[in-house]
Amino acid sequence: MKPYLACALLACLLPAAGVHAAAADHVRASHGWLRVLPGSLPAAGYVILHNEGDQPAELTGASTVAYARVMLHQSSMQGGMSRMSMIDALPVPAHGKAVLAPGGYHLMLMQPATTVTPGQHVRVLLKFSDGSSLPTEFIARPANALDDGDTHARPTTHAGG
Ligand SMILES: [Cu+2]
Repeated sequence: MKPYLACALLACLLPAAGVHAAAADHVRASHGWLRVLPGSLPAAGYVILHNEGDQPAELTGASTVAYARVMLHQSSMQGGMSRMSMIDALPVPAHGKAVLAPGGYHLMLMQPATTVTPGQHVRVLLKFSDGSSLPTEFIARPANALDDGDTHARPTTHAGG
């Protein structure tokens, strides 16, 4: 066996590997939370993405076992009315951040697989344009939760401890 040769061949089979670090390797997520509504209504997901790398990153979507579909939305005010529109990508500038917050960018999580209740932690895979993904913990909050606050300072309940 020649492990050294095998490694060299493998590198050839992975186009663009090693040119840039994957987005998920240099983007950090914080303050992830979901605003959950009763029944099968969609939930909104908020998080702050910090890009600690030299390359810009681009959030293009997300997925989770807890919801059948996740979309990237932008809320805006038009003529005093709040409107939501779908967006394809949200840039996270190099050494900068992208903020998903009420009234602005958010994830829209549709068709809950099970009932998600406040206090529950939901694991969401954030996906970037380069194909990498970042597992991120979101904490569910009630419909009347106002802001991102400090997700770790509040008492939470974990199913099964
Ligand atoms: Cu929305």
